[in-house]
Amino acid sequence: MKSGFVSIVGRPNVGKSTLLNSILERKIAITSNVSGTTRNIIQGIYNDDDSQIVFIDTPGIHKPHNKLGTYLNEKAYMMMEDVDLLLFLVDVQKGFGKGDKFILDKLKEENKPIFLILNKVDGIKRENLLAVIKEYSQLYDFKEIIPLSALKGDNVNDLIKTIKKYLKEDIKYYEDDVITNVSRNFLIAELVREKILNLTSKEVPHTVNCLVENYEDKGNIIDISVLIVVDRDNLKKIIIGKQGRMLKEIGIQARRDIEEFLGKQVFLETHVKTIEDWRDKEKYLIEFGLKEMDE
Ligand SMILES: Nc1nc2c(ncn2[C@@H]2O[C@H](COP(=O)(O)OP(=O)(O)O)[C@@H](O)[C@H]2O)c(=O)[nH]1
Ligand SMILES: [Mg+2]
Repeated sequence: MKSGFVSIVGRPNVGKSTLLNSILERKIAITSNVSGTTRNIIQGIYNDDDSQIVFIDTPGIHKPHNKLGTYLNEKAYMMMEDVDLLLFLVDVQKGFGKGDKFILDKLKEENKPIFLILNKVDGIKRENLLAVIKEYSQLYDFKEIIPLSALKGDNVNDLIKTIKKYLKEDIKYYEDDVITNVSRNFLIAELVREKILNLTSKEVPHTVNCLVENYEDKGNIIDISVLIVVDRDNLKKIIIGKQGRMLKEIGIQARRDIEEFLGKQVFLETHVKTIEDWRDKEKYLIEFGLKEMDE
């Protein structure tokens, strides 16, 4: 049994969470084209006949503009330490930038094998790929350079095969039926947050938090109630939308994903509150893991 821990690191938006979902062939991490979508360390456990690979999806590393940014960077750095292998993801459609260089310099300090993953190759011409690989190979002595499309799933199998070559014979860390550290309610709340990010786009910053307030399995249907907490009144207006249309759409799309995840019919109720209306601000901060940041 080959096993080990592999961290997926890179700038925001390069496709880290998409890659994790693609490897596991199911959605455990939400994705969006807004940076800073992933706020938690999400583990996804890949199992096959002769291996177990624990993948760790990290928040994108970026120049922090606020406390949340600094906090997310710290979380990502932590996840570079106790792993066997680092996957450094870049977006070939964007090219290598300052942000990538900053991360690469950090990665080098770790003294671990680094794979360079050239993601989003679906958007570049095949004949240009060799030139791109050549250009990137000059940056560092990467153990492997693997072009793939996380979104389309192209070459993801090859990545797994190659990773296995670098893992040692080791124990199985998790039971076969454990696929993630993400809890059911957390993922449900995240799916609602994903729809908010995707439907309202840049208008809504990342101060939106979602929380499952009620989950009741009634046999043929599951009743779920999700609370959306925002920090300003005008955000509340944007999320609710004209005549409640936005919130309705958020609910429809989120329910679709939640039903797929639970494999059962769902009745989803959503409501929006500002932090001020929240019964207990302290509890809110703890609930969303923001307490440490606030100090
Ligand atoms: N064209 C293309 N888009 C991708 C690919 N992988 C991810 N994306 C898109 O890039 C955006 C950011 O993806 P996400 O996984 O949230 O990035 P993260 O911030 O690195 O976790 C989303 O809109 C994805 O759909 C890919 O292989 N090809
Ligand atoms: Mg992500």
